[in-house]
Amino acid sequence: MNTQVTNDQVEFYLENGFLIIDDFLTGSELSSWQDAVDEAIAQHVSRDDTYHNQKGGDSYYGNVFVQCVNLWKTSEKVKQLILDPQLGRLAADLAGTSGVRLYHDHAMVKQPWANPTNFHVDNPYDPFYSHQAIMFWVALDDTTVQNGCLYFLPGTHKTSGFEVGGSLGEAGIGELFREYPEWSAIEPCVAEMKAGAGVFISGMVAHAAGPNMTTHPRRAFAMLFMPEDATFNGKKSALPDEVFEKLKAGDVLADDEHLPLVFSYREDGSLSVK
Ligand SMILES: O=C(O)CCC(=O)C(=O)O
Ligand SMILES: [Fe+2]
Repeated sequence: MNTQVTNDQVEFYLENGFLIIDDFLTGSELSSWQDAVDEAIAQHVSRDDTYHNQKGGDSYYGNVFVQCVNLWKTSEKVKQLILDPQLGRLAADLAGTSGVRLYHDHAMVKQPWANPTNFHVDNPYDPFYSHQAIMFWVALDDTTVQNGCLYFLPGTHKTSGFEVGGSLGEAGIGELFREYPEWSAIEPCVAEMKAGAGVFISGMVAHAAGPNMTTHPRRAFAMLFMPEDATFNGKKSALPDEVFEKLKAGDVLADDEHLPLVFSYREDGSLSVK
């Protein structure tokens, strides 16, 4: 797992709101991630108690991707792979925060003929508002223009707000531009990625993914990190019931069981807890 970045890469993230790490996983690491995520998805789907949107159904959004949330909670293998302090340190360094907790993970499988993932901004949907929200999205298959690679609107993290995130529903790929007409002149960056590459995505940057026009699924697995001092904004979002019920707006989101601290410089000035 390559978690070293250069100063130029950090600069790129700050300027554009995303950063692709081409050689994140080696070949054998990629196999471990693919196997762990595939196995965890299979268990998740068979248990039928998932967060939402696992079965597709008839709706437009239901056919954007099959999404399974918090695989780390049911798969020891996934947990070992993603609660990695080196990854957490890199997320914290890029986000410019002293430490990060895992808000949730999610696998997103774009099935053949899946709808595009409309342009949207992530953080307006989160249970905390922060310019330091950061996600790491790992391609488990080669992602291409044909099968639903990501697209970014570079620099939009600098002007986006917490109120409007766009929607993944049937209003269409460009619904977000009604709220941000000035963004419609920004040429999207097409982010085709090899399997095993990963991309850090600011919670404030506009992004999208294309439809899958191939006969094979496009698998991706993502981790959403929040700064360790993030405070609850009153939205349940993907928080577990037992966490949500104890919270009031303004509380620090610091539940060690459900929102594990992946990395903090505060603990002892070096690599931190799992
Ligand atoms: O994988 C995709 O299609 C979109 C991913 C995304 O937007 C997200 O995880 O926030
Ligand atoms: Fe997103």
